[in-house]
Amino acid sequence: MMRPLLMCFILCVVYGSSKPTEQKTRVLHQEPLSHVEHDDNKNYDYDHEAFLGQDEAKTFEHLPPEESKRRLGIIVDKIDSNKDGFISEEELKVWIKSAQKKHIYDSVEHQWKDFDMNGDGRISWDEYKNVTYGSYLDDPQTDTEYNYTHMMLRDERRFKAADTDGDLIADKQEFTAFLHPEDHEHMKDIVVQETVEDIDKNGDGFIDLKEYIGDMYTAEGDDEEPEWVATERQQFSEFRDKNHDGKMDKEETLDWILPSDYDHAEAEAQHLLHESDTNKDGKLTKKEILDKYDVFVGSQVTDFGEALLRHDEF
Ligand SMILES: *[C@@H]1O[C@H](CO)[C@@H](O)[C@H](O)[C@H]1NC(C)=O
Ligand SMILES: *[C@@H]1O[C@H](CO)[C@@H](O)[C@H](O)[C@H]1NC(C)=O
Ligand SMILES: [Ca+2]
Ligand SMILES: [Ca+2]
Repeated sequence: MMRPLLMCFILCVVYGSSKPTEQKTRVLHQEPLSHVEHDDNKNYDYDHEAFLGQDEAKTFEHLPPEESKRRLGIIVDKIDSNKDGFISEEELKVWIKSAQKKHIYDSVEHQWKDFDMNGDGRISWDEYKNVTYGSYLDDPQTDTEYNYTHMMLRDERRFKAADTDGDLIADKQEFTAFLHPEDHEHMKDIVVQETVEDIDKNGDGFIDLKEYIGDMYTAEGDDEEPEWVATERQQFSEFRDKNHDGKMDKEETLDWILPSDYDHAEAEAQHLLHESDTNKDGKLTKKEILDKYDVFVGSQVTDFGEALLRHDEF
């Protein structure tokens, strides 16, 4: 039986190899704060999803204004982590980041029971291996398109990197780092290592221009090279290979796949602050936020669902 991570890996590989002229990306983009367009002239849907998370934003859409404000007030108290009565940009950013991360935790939660075979609340490497590669281990086939031994060793290495206390058993936090390594500082090395190994065909530990292009594009017959390939060559020389020695080392690879230059949560925190900081002192009071509740959570919709008024958390 194929498990989600493996499935994804296979799908990605299949997808990548079946469409040679389509550009594939290695850049691990931050999860967007929202998938809706950010245009405050039309509505504040983007801000609502960034501030509340997608599910919660939907719930708020069906609330009458007074109830919206009441719940927003409760949220404001939670955001004010140092309890000084003001919401700073930093507190707002932390809150937005947590909304952003919530769906990751939900997805880990969702997969958890598939792997925790003995239900002890932890996932051992043996459990993971059994669930993911069990059918292969029972009946090793050598003529498949995929080298499962190789994939298993790679998973094991990543599992060990995520397993910070080294007992070969993952708790929720460790398993989250295993499934979503790009969001964890201590997993960055392994993400870079896996990427370099994928692309570094001559095995010298670096990614040269030929390997870089070869990972994205395979020429087919006499087809003319698409324009983006030329652009990528230029990108490599100008931006990826920063020290201009003709190849990307680990540090240059990290800058490429996990760019750190733009922080969506920070930008959104600044935006929300700008929209609602009436007295322009650089921080928000609860009143300032509630006065602009439509920016944060509010809605123009008028058919409010009765059932949604009874919500556990509130
Ligand atoms: C793997 O899982 C199967 C099915 O749950 C179980 O029968 C078997 O004992 C497990 N093997 C190992 C090595 O854990
Ligand atoms: C599969 O991967 C393993 C471990 O990386 C390697 O030793 C083995 O030679 C590979 N097998 C094939 C058929 O490529
Ligand atoms: Ca190389
Ligand atoms: Ca203020």
